Amino acid sequence: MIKKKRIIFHVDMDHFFTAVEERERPEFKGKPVIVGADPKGGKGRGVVSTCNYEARKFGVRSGMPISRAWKLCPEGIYLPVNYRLYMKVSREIMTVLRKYADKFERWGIDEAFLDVTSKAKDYGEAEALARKIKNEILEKEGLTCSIGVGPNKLVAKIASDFQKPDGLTIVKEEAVEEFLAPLPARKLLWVGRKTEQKLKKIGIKTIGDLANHDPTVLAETFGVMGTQLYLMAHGIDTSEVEERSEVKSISRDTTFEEDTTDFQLVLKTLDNLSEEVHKDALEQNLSFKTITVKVRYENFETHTHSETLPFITNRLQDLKKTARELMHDYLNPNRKIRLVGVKVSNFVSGEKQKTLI
Ligand code: TTP
Ligand code: MG
Repeated sequence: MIKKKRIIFHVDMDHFFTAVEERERPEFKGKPVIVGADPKGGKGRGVVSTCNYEARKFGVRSGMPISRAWKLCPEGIYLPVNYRLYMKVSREIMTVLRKYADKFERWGIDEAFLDVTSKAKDYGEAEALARKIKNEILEKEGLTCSIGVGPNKLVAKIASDFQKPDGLTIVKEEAVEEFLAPLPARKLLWVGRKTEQKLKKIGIKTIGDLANHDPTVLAETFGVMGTQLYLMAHGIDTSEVEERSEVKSISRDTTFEEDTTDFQLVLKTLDNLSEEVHKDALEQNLSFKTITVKVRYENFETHTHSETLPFITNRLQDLKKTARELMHDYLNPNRKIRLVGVKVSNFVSGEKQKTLI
């Protein structure tokens, strides 16, 4: 049986956290706005969650130390992270998006995949539908998004990032390879920094380089991922848009005021983070199986360590105990710790979950 050609959208909100803040406070419009840790006049030690496009002109980026952001853009408006508000807006946006999709998959707080195959018979209709969605989100929420349209999730995801903000990029099946070829290989979803370095070593910079490489050599170098990379470079992705629990993980992290080897402090902080994460999970009626801790040493070397429990839990004591155990190996009196984090994932939702989004 020949499978019907699909049309997939990937929707990604523009500078999400700061866009919500700007909507609440219109006087911020046109000014550089940064959401994240308190910069404390350049001495703050956390990171930037996100910033608006005005701040990006100064070189500020997500994940950057807030002290560096302050150096680059001292005149910026710095705001704390208001998760509750962003989650609420996120749920409202997902409600709008979901009704346009045959199949819907939330992907992070501000992104979603929509399979619209039955709603758009060709790419002309798909374009009209994408514009309708953009308009509705703008009217209802006062926010802009960027949409990528393509024959599969991979292409749609890369396309939504192609023209931002307020973008709409349509890549028809026959144009896929041409569209992907000039883009850097890291745009492929699973290519992290390490893989990117490895690829560069064998002369691969762009997706086109990867597509033209010998697939056998790729498989020898990268194992199963090599074959996957080769297929992705040709724009091949058969994964379905799948409805799933709308939250993939809940996490919190803290950067210490000073790098520390005070393990009591580290473990106390870990407990506090576990409590916050647990509270969020309870509010969303989520039970979890996997617990992850993150540690960053003073030289920024960062490690994560996970454990998947043999049972599903929503109990604080399980979370605290496991997080402490996982952290144990990282407590080295010769290594100062800069940051710790706790994450829960692998959720199973309760009944209430269904009404969340
Ligand atoms: P993104 O969609 O990656 O970024 P963005 O929406 O801010 O900007 P863009 O216009 O480029 O899409 O992430 C969505 C939100 O997730 C972002 O607003 C803040 C949060 N976030 C973090 O807290 N830390 C991070 O390192 C990143 C990348 C995002
Ligand atoms: Mg976004």
